[in-house]
Amino acid sequence: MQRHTTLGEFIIENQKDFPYAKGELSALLSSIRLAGKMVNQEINKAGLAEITGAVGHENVQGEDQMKLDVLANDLFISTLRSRGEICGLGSEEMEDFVSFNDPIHSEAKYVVLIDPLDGSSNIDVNVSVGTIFSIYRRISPSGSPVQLEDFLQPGNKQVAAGYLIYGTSTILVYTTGNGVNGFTYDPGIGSFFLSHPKMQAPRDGKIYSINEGNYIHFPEGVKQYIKWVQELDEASNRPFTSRYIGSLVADFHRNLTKGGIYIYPTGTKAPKGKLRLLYECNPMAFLIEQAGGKATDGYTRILDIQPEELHQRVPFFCGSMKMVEKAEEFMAKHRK
Ligand code: AHM
Ligand code: MG
Repeated sequence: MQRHTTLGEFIIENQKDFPYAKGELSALLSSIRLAGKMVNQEINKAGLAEITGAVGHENVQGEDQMKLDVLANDLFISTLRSRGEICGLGSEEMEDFVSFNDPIHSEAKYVVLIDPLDGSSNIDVNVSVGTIFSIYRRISPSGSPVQLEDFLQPGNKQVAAGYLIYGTSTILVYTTGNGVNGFTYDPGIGSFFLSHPKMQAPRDGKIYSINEGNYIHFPEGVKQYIKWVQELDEASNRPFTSRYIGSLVADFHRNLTKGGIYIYPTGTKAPKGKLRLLYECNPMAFLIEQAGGKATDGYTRILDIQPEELHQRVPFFCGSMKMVEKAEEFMAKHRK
């Protein structure tokens, strides 16, 4: 008989990867799973429950905040606050991080950075969105309020990272630095089951994901790379295929599964890039590296960038190893 491993079982089984862990990380991943289920339920009924559309004001990033952005943010915060595993949380939806200071958090070792609902411009048109999360061990002394420095750690210090994709199925993909595994949600049973064990990004691919509407504003290296991917060359499977959903999680998930590259470079509208280092690029970079792929800002490994602010933006090149290396070649050649 086929054995169905639930996410809960998997987390507990793999706790032994951390010899000194006392189970807090496992409990934290379980809390994220629970909040993800709640968000999933809200998204599924979004068209019925009058929770589509914008709130009517912008978030700290100057972007229209959607009702579901706010709802997802509240659900993650309240779920994680009600348990004792983390002492603070930073989110795309909030200017400052929040510190959890109730007695149950006094010994908490971890902080979470989160994009509660990524790709939210896609909600109203029923296209896949996601949640991205990143977990660090705090560096300030436990028992005191969490500090900004706890969040401004380079991505190579992540303890775990992952995403939920609310797509044709809802899938949770995560890593604790020991490979990448994906779990598909069975809504009838209310559990996630291991469906994508030991995920590996194909070393090469032929899908490129970039918002070509911004083409004339791209750096020369990216323009030349795009020209190269569009050339006819049967030996290297070119021209490549363009696929851009506009939800990082969905574009990433497809490229991870099929092989591909996602690029959000600098541009006139986004002089530093659009995506945020701490809760979009770092977790995705950790995942793609764990799956055998690569993530850089065009020149530098994303996980080695020292963050300077909570909502810092960076250019993002992420996906199959050979594809990212090729794009980097063009970036290096046309570097000013
Ligand atoms: P969001 O977190 O506000 O949804 O913004 C991030 C999203 C990514 O999911 C997506 O890849 C990108 O922004 C799309 O941006 P654009 O519409 O400029 O191509
Ligand atoms: Mg986002």
